[in-house]
Amino acid sequence: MTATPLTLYASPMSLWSGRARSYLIKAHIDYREEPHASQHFMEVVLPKAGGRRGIPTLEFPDGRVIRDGVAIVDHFEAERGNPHTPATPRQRIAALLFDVIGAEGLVRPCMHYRWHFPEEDEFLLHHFRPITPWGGTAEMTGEARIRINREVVTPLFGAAAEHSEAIEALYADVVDALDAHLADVPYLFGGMPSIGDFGLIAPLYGHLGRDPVPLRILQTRAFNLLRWVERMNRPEPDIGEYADRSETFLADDTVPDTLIDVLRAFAVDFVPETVAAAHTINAALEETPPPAGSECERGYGNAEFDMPGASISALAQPFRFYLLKRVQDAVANLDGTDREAVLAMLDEANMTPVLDARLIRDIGRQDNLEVWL
Ligand SMILES: N[C@@H](CCC(=O)N[C@@H](CS)C(=O)NCC(=O)O)C(=O)O
Repeated sequence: MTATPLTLYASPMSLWSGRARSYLIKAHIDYREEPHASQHFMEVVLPKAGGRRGIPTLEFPDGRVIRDGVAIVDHFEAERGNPHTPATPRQRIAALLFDVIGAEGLVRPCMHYRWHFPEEDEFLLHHFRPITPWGGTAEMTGEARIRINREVVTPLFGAAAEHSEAIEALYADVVDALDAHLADVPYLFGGMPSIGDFGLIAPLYGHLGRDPVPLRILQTRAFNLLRWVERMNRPEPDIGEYADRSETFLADDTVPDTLIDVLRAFAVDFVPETVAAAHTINAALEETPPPAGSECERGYGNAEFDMPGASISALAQPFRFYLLKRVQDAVANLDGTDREAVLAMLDEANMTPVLDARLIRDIGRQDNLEVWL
């Protein structure tokens, strides 16, 4: 008799669902995916998910629920002995950093390519209709949420239409750097996916790897990157085209120069945004200190910063710092030559300033919600 599988509440087009789905696939964990819209989801799962209707959310056959893609990966990594978390210092820190970048660093191209191309409307409606919740109000229909995402959320996340050219140019640099790196290795750190790969597949699958307009970019200029997107969604290693087919991280804590180039391309807006968001959130925390244990909201004011060709104002989101603290703590735990090697790597990648971009309050998790400690 086969055991009842897990249920992954998700949507193919959802940004953050991509991380959890890819992890379950690569870990060979049996699951079934369905929209977060049924009566069962709304009445049974949602209350256990802290009342926050987000995807991905996972339900176990015994009724336990984990909301949030990071928490889902954390759960299985811990249970399985952290097979996808590199143990050596440079690879470990870089993987943790890619996890943050994946969660937060490509949101602008994701929003731009999804919401600024009317030829995608029918495609989007097709995907939004099934996630209209059971018993939902008029604002929750596919049509209404498309309007809200386009008119409110996209500019709120810093992807206002006037920044389109700048966003496309920077995204092209990131795509080219990733494509060059993946010409030599099938995953970020060699022959198996890391937590950094799982972070990065989030934006690169749901939005940038299957919405019609950005998919075309991968199909026409980034074949290695397109293959990585496919590979991350297949249970087998899917690395047949590479000469070295060992299913391990690269030996000797190697972080190839091509991966440093990728980090440098990301740093262009990730660094100024992170520094600006820390200031904005800290100012809000000082002005109105949230009680310990209270829910951490999605955003606290706007981060203002410059990137090539655009002055951006984007919602300052604490979740970035929940993940970044893992990088900062891991660096703080190093000493001697390990520490020197990691600091040199981050410096070469233009990422040093993010080590000091900290919030004055820590974030924890309680009852499936991020809370202020
Ligand atoms: N930090 C969460 C973010 C999840 C999230 O915001 N998901 C979006 C879709 S990609 C969502 O659920 N939005 C509300 C909704 O669709 O009802 C994670 O990484 O899982």
